[in-house]
Amino acid sequence: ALTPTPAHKFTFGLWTVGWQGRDPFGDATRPALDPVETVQRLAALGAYGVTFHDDDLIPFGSSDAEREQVVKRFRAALDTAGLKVPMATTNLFTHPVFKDGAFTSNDREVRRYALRKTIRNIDLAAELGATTYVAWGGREGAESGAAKDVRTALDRLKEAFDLLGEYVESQGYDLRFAIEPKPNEPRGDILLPTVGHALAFINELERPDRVGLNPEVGHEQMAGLNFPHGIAQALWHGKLFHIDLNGQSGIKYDQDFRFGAGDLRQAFWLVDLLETAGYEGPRHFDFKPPRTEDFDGVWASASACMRNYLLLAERSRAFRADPEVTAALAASRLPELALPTAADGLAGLLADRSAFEDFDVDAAAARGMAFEQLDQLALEHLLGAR
Ligand code: 3MF
Ligand code: MG
Ligand code: MG
Ligand code: MG
Repeated sequence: ALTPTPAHKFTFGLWTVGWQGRDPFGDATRPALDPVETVQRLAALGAYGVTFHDDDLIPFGSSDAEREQVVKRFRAALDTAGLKVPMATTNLFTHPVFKDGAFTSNDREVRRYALRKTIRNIDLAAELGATTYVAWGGREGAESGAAKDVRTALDRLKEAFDLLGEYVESQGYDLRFAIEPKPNEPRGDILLPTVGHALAFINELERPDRVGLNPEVGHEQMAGLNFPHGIAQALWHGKLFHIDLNGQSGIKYDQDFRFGAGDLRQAFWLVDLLETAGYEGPRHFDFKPPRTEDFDGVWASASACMRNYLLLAERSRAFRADPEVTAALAASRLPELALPTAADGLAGLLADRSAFEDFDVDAAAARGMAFEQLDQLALEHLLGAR
């Protein structure tokens, strides 16, 4: 059960294991990885699929002929390895032309170019069988107040998603968009900074059903938020289209640790949620093997992402199967939370003297919730003590 297989639906971005270790303070510590080698290595490790930004696969500025060659070679490698491409995305942040963003750049020509670059890669995504197209607003944001009229920028962002949705529909592609929120980095502030902001934005679009979320563990945690809570709400809205799994230690720069590193307790509750809530999408790792690592370290880190997920799933199953946990959940009145508050309707509630006039407030206030015993059981399962 701890050996990854394609049935587990583990996927990795080309840019994750392929990260060369360039950061704002230091040069690359590893050479570039050939995407074909990545495909072979990931398949050997038991992954289900691979994802990419257009420029991860086809170097920016390639001619049409070069592009065709690269795609042909990549597709052959996928077929041989049996790897899928469930998701693709666009790089709208590396080239200097995107320094003020893409869909919301103040420069209209840049906005039109960004849309065309995206549409070009949507065609490739559909061709390779992807059903999710991720949009991370990498540089949609600002460092200073007057530089961005946020309300107008949101108009432009809506315009972009409406146009992209129209394009996908006109082509008859089976493709949905997943917005990836992030609070900051590389911009001082990024538009749609959290799951909640993005959920609200989607409701203003022409085709809200075609747009959902790709939340990333570290991005919400950079804002100090509880990631499993955000995922639960995304699920509740039917908007968890995809997910970026990684590790982060609190409110810091975007650490992109391997999954399971960083906040282990949130990782446990996240896996518990995904495995019990019926999420059927890919378990996608968006992490960066630290720049201290050579390629052995890179593949060890990738393997560990999957192994940690499976270990946590095993811990979650043990927790849910423990009769003491069932009793503790009942003592904490979780089954009671599942009961409607007023199945008797508003009239019943208003007529019920026991709900107010005769309600013993002091007795209710004195009842303990027994959450500490419940949480200790979870911790002991997580630690392998039970
Ligand atoms: C940045 C990210 C991105 C997105 C990607 C879309 C480079 O913090 O997380 O990775 O995930 O652009 O999938
Ligand atoms: Mg990220
Ligand atoms: Mg990150
Ligand atoms: Mg990400």
